[in-house]
Amino acid sequence: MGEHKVTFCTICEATCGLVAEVASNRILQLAPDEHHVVSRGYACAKGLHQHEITHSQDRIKRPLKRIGNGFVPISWQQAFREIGGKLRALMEEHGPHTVASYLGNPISFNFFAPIFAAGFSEGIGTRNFFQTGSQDCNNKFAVAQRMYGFPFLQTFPDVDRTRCLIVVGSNPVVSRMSFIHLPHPAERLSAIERRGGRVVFVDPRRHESSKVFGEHVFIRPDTDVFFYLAFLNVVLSRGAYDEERIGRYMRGFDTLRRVAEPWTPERCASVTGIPAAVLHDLVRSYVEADGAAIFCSTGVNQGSSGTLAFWLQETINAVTGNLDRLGGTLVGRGMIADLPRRLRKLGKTMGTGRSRIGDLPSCVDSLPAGILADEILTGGEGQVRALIVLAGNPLLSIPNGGGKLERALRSLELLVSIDILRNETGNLAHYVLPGLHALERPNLPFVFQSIMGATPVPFFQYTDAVVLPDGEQKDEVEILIELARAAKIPLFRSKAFQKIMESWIDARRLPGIGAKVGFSQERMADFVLRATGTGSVNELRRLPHGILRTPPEGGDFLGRRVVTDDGKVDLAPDDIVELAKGMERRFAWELEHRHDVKLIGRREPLSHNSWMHNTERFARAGRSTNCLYVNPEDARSRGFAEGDVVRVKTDAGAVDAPVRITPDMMAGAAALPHGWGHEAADGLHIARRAPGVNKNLLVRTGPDALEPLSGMAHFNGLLVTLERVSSSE
Ligand SMILES: Nc1nc2c(c(=O)[nH]1)N[C@H]1C(S)=C(S)[C@@H](COP(=O)(O)OP(=O)(O)OC[C@H]3O[C@@H](n4cnc5c(=O)[nH]c(N)nc54)[C@H](O)[C@@H]3O)O[C@H]1N2
Ligand SMILES: Nc1nc2c(c(=O)[nH]1)N[C@H]1C(S)=C(S)[C@@H](COP(=O)(O)OP(=O)(O)OC[C@H]3O[C@@H](n4cnc5c(=O)[nH]c(N)nc54)[C@H](O)[C@@H]3O)O[C@H]1N2
Ligand code: SF4
Ligand SMILES: [Mo]
Repeated sequence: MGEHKVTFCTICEATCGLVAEVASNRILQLAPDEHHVVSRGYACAKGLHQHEITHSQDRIKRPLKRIGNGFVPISWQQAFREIGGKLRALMEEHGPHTVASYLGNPISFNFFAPIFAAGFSEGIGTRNFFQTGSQDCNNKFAVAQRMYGFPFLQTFPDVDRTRCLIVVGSNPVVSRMSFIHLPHPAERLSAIERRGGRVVFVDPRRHESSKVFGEHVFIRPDTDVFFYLAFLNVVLSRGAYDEERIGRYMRGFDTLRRVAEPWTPERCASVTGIPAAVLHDLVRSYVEADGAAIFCSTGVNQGSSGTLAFWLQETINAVTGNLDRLGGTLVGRGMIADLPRRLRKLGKTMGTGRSRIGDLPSCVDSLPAGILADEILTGGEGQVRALIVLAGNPLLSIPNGGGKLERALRSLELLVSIDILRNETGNLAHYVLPGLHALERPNLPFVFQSIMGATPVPFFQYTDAVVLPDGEQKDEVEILIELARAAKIPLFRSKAFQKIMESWIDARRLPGIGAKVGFSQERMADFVLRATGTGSVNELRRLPHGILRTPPEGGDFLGRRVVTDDGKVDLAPDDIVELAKGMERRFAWELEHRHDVKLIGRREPLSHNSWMHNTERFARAGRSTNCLYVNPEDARSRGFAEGDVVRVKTDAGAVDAPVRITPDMMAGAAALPHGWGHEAADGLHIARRAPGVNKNLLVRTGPDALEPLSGMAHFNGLLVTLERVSSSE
């Protein structure tokens, strides 16, 4: 029997409370925290088995340096000296833009690391800062910046009060959605039906969520923008908008009206596959409900028109009077009062930089990762020669263009991976530096909750580290400070700040008091909590299951916290309206290709992007690869039988995967999960046994392949040809 420590999970946005049983610095078991103020005893299999990763035999415990085809352990001093020296030399010879960094998904859940990673790039003065946002959600940031004046002003559905929720391209039961804090989604969302409301999923796949609750409507992949146009068209033609509210709080309504005019549900049905009668019925439920919301996630974001689609969604919620009301959509308040207004004044996070390749805009201060391969491979002033990857696996997670990204990564003069494992990207690196597993560091809730306030039930929490690293692993913030010191880079361009951080780290060596006064995430958290009036580490420690904060009331966003120049919601931002003019051409293209198969993605319960395949629990589930899911009609017309190996081909590349035939797929849509392709991962002994194929080999890189306003990668709705290569017998 070990000691029990209360903590929370940071694998996904649900941030579920957990209780760890710990003995001799090992986690014996993780259980859901019954007393957590929001998750109340809910947690999923991934969260409850993550200690298999904390204590995995594949954890890297010392810095590694590549020598020939192998890796040898080196000291931290040597790693910092060599990497710092190389960075400095490259910057001096080629200028700051030659150094790029890529911030992966898991580290974004560490409160401080993303801030320091941004400070590292700012210190270098490089525009080449990449994050996962351009594979995930940058369309939402691009729209919020234009409509509400700041990217972090994100709406979320008031799920616990709404009477009608339309969910487009999200599978809450498996993924717990995104841009909303939603532990126990099945319980919370099915309650909408129990109180007499309606939940409707719009998705090319009849997914797990729609089998548990709600209704399901098939939509042809990557035609969401036409669904939203038709929806808005009907809302307007029914006169179901709130003129008084629009007049007082919004501008651009007439322009918006003109955009929606040509798109009747009858017309759009021919490309979306959603019958006009179904659409009319959906709009009727939505406008008649006492509080309704449309929500979308990666299914829409990763299409070719994510910015347009999300913009239309936001305008629908806004003009119908559902924005900023209980039961509709809300904009939360984070821990720092009035942050959007303050940051906007400072010109922060508004993305003014542009890429060298393709002249694409930056979004939330980062450039689209879909151009990384081209930035590396294209010679000239500003060519990327060094890349620092922090908790990411770009080789498997960003567009790879038939192996172009791999060629690019191999050609780098310096590739550093800071990770807990030596993943596929790390395998190509010159240095792999060992970071901490989430349960080895103190933490505050994810920035979307703590800073953006995307929490229907606002809460706050602090966790201490549950176990300590059992080797030389270092906190990622410390690694960044040390790399900056070695390369003579002042973090955030401030020599004073850099000096303070270095001295703080050095203070740990002071005899007697070092452990009490030196650098630690705990002390940083304490500082931030006090500075923002959120309490202190000690106060929050006394309330380990979290504290509830003031619940949202609605009616406090419009006219008050919208930070556009005139304080009004811009329903018709110029560049978005301009982009919408391309929809006639897109419509014609969709009609022309309406009989072709389109490829989409999906997420699976035990798999998390590319990094959960290395656990015995996953392997025990008997998986050896990712499968291609197709509808029986598509299988029959091509002569596929269950288990046949099928070649999936796009204009970028081809991969082979076994086929699974299921009526859950819409005819004309095929799904292949991402995050696989572990065949060369000799640092991941379990994942390697179930390699699968890297879906992103099918995805083109480069500016033409990306959504123009947000730089979002285009993963969903790729035209594919399917051809049998071998039969299952
Ligand atoms: N085709 C396709 N591609 C996609 C998607 C899709 O739907 N379809 N989804 C996209 C989305 S939404 C995302 S968010 C991205 C994810 O893209 P990435 O973040 O690049 O990929 P991950 O697989 O999450 O890799 C995370 C890495 O972080 C490491 N890690 C975990 N915890 C820690 C830690 O605490 N410290 C350190 N230092 N390392 C840690 C893991 O070992 C792993 O190697 O992928 C995107 N790619
Ligand atoms: N188990 C598990 N949970 C996860 C993750 C994971 O990898 N595994 N990843 C986490 C991360 S990083 C994120 S960002 C969130 C994402 O959370 P979600 O956005 O909810 O992600 P998915 O579960 O992939 O749901 C996307 C849905 O979009 C549908 N879809 C695909 N193409 C289209 C399209 O063109 N139109 C429409 N309307 N729908 C489409 C798919 O069929 C799928 O059901 O999940 C998080 N949670
Ligand atoms: S739902 Fe997300 S946060 Fe909750 S336990 Fe699972 S992975 Fe962790
Ligand atoms: Mo994501």
